[in-house]
Amino acid sequence: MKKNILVTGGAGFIGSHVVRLLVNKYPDYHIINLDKLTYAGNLSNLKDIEKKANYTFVKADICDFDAMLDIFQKYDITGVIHLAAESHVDRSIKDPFTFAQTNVMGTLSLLQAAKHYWNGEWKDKLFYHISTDEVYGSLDDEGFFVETTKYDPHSPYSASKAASDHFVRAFHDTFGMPTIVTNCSNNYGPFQFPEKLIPLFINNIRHNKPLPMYGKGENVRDWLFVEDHAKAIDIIFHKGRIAETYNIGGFNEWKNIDLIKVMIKTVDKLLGKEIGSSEKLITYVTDRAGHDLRYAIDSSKLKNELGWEPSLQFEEGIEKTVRWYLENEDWMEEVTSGDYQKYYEQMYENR
Ligand code: NAD
Ligand code: TDX
Repeated sequence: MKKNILVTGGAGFIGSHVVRLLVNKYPDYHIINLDKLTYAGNLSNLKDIEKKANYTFVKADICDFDAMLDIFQKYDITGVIHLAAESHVDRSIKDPFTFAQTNVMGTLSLLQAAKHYWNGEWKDKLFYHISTDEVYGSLDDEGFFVETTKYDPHSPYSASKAASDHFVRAFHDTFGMPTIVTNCSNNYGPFQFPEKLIPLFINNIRHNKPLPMYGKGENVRDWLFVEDHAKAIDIIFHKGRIAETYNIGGFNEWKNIDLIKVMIKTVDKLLGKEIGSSEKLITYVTDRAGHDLRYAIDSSKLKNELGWEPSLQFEEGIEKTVRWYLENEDWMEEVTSGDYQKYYEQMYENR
């Protein structure tokens, strides 16, 4: 059966890796990339595959229910991989409405369109929702998030993602829609918008700008190379069990300050600077409000059921990532033109 897969948010960071993987790996599928192209969406993330016969880009807003229905009909959508979202915690603190609108109402609009178009014929259909470990809240020094950990979101971003997860599961339980939800830890790699820690700091080191470290730099995140996330999504889309949740993570925890020191060494080495000299750029600033202390994912269910494991060691992944940003200055300049400078000044002026 021919698969017509709707990937939402495919012009963003993770979405572009998912689209690239699917377009290259499955020439018999039709991959429809639906994206509103907000500040975070960039079609140059997909230049290498944009002319492939099995790829179509559609500019649309997931909140526009009529447009979603048209797209389901026009392309006879059989599966959805839903990544479109507002994704930056700091922005959600400044503007929670946009997060509720896109992440909650947008997800609901897509679910309704899928329900309407599939009309109870669920065979070979799947609505796969991509979520985050942040819905589980914050851990102390010990323990891991498992799939049954109680939701306890603390930021407007994670609250909006939690709400969207609940809607997806409700559409399975109420209407019988085949759904899967995955909750992943922090991703890093090429094409990430430089508001997020790793690309922001690489860019600032390159330009000798301060590195704004929130609080004491003691918060812990579990980092996964983005291509490993895309591979997990491919496996789960094809082999995951309906109505299940899978956690995806790297078993790769780093305190922010330790991560940044490794990154600084790598950037200094590749830029030919004295190794470690950019540590002087680290500047401790006011902490993020509601800053979760620690995230750590137990992804053993995914490993045991579907055989997925991260393929890349962190040191290798971070070197690959730093090299990519240093070699792709044009990309960085393109995405930081627009409103980025204004955003940066507003976000960091009073910290
Ligand atoms: P991103 O911000 O880089 O990309 C989001 C994409 O969604 C952009 O292309 C944007 O244009 C598009 N978009 C936003 N609003 C839209 C709308 N109303 N209609 C259509 N398109 C819209 O985000 P990302 O980091 O690639 O994250 C993708 C997904 O993965 C999100 O759902 C996020 O919650 C989840 N996630 C991200 C991470 C991470 O570390 N980045 C970790 C776990 C889960
Ligand atoms: O300037 C900064 N200084 C700083 O100390 C920034 C931008 C971040 N930080 C800290 C905050 C976090 O402890 O670094 C850590 C990582 O921050 P982000 O890159 O903003 O990621 P995080 O808030 O952990 O959320 C990310 O992972 C889970 C993604 O943005 C989410 O979309 C995903 O769901």
